[in-house]
Parts: sequence; C-alpha cells; structure tokens
Amino acid sequence: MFILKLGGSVITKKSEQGCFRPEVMDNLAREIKKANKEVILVHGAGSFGHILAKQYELNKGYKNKDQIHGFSLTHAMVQTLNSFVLKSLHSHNVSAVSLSPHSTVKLNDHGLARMDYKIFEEYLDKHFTPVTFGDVALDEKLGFSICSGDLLVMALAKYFKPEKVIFVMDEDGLYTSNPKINKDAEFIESTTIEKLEKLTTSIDAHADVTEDMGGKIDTMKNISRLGIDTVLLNGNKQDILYNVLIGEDAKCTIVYGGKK
Ligand code: IP8
Repeated sequence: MFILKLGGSVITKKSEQGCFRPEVMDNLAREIKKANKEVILVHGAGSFGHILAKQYELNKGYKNKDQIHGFSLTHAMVQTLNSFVLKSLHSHNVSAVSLSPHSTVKLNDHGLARMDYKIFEEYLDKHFTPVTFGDVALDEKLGFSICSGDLLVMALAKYFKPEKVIFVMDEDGLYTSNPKINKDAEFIESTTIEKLEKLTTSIDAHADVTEDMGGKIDTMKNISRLGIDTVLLNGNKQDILYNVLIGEDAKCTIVYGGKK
C-alpha cells in the first residue's frame, strides 16, 4: 500500500485564498484510479487553511476569543477543500471516504496524542480509499493547534508501514539548492537521509504555518528511519504519479528508507 500526500501547493493556488485547482486534482484522481493500488490519501490545506490559520495565529494555541471563530472558519475552509477533493475522486470512480482529523485526532503540544487508526484499517479492509487532511484540532496542552498533513502522514506511515510514502508537490523533487534562484541547482534523483542532512534547499517560496522545507526534510528523515522509501514528485506533470505507483521510471526524487 501507498500513503500519498497531495500538497496544498499543488491542489490549490497558494497565494489566493480558497482557490482550488480542479484540473490538477482531476488528473491526480484519474492517475490514482488507473494505477489501481491500495492508498491512503492525505491532502494539505493550501490557501484554504494556511492564510486564515496564520491570520488567527492558530498554531500558537488558545490566546484569545477571536481565535475560536478563526478555528471554526479555518476548519470550514479545509472541509470545503476536502469536499472538492472527494468530488474529484468520486467522479473518477475512486471510492473515497473522508476522515476528518478535527474529530478523530487529539494533539498534545503540536504532537499527536491520539489517532483512530482502526477506522482507517476498517475502511481499507472494505476497499474504500480513506482521505484525511491538514486541519485544526484540539490540543491537550495548547487548547487547539494545527494538525498538519505531514504529521498525519508520519503517524500513518508508522502504523501501516506502506511500500512508499509519496509527496505530490509543485516541483520535480529535490535539488542541491533552490532551482528558482540558483541556475546551477542540480536535480537529485535518489538520496539517503544522511546525504540529505547536508543539503539546504527550498521547494516552496510560500511560508506555511506548519512547514517549510526544513519541516518536510524532518518528515522524510522520520519516515526513512522506519525503513520506508519516500518519493517526491511533481503533481502538475502528467503521469508521474501513475508511473511511480506502478513502479515505472519517472522523474522524481527517491529518499531511500533506512541505510542504503
Ligand atoms: O497544509 C495545515 O496542513 P498542511 C492545516 O498539510 C491548516 O500543512 C489548517 C493550516
């Protein structure tokens, strides 16, 4: 089985609040259906979640009453994005079911305190495709905070030990430096986490409330420590996801799990 994270920067236009990219999502849904693999899908919040979460400083936890409203607005926005994602999956005959983190996950000081894995298992057993997403969630220490899609990916990878974790992004993968500003940046086809430690790179110029490239590299390191391979690929390009899912060659970066 595979765990796929559909990055918010691919399925939404990150600079424009609440702007979904249906044609990109439709392509990804078509490729997921065509590959016919067992998958758990996690999607980011993109411009449906990050702009409001930043405005209300939700990741700092409960500080003032206004944030309560901000929390519910942010949740409504990411739920809306999730319904767009589901609609696209359904129109491509993927039997997706939504598992919303704000009601199935409890955080503690940004970390995961509880998660209902059994419900994912049960839906998988019945041949559904579970879909979860970056959301706001209750936090035992902070009152509430942000539950990022990457946190969910990490927890699900630990529990389900998938064949691969795939991050679908708006870049081909990793470069030795930021390709947007450095023309000498070299593409990395495969690497290990030890080599990755030495690299400084930037995949996305937009700063999120939950992650930057440093955060993404930390997630990959943790997945690698589980002995699981991580793939980073471009969701804007046709058939890359499909080829990776069926084990064909495609332009992407593989971070090998464990020591290879
Ligand atoms: O886009 C963040 O999830 P991510 C969730 O996966 C919110 O980091 C509400 C900003």
